[in-house]
Amino acid sequence: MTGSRAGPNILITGTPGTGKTTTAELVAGATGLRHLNVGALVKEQELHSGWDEEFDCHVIDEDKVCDALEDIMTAGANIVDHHGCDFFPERWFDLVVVLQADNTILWERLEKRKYGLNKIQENVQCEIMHVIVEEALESYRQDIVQVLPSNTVPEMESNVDRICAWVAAWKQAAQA
Ligand code: DAT
Repeated sequence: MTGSRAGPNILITGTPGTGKTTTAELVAGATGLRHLNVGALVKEQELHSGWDEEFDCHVIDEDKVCDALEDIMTAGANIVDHHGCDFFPERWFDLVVVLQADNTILWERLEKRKYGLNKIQENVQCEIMHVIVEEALESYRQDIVQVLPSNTVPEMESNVDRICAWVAAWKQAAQA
């Protein structure tokens, strides 16, 4: 895969509130990779099949999302940011990062976001059960999955440095 793409494709996943968007923006700024926030894309391009009243969110049309992203992902050099990871084609990604946060920290971040109690409980439960880590390990080769803590600013900085170093190594390997 490495030789045919303009740059690596990275997936940053994790429960809502773990820091995906902030991390992806910082990595994109530092590396020039394009940040694709799937939630924002779903809204902009209406890649959904309605509204889920119970969980207060759009019901994503996964096929439409994959169709909308296929050419962009084939070209390479993207950071995709999404809380799910099992419906993307495995071949798209060179690195999958799963961010994690402690329950109380996550709860506070989601409260600040004005999520309803149901939605906060659902997401914190998802984090406690390691749902996204398991989904990532079931969907991608284990050696491309990195699980990183994202509780504090220094942890976020360390994650960003680590991902940027990985991108630099990918680029060097592609030139060799
Ligand atoms: P996500 O995209 O996973 O939903 P986000 O990037 O929007 O998460 O972050 C949610 C909030 O938490 C936002 O106010 C930034 C803050 N945050 C995220 N990761 C953090 C970290 N490692 N340390 C401190 N604050 C963090």
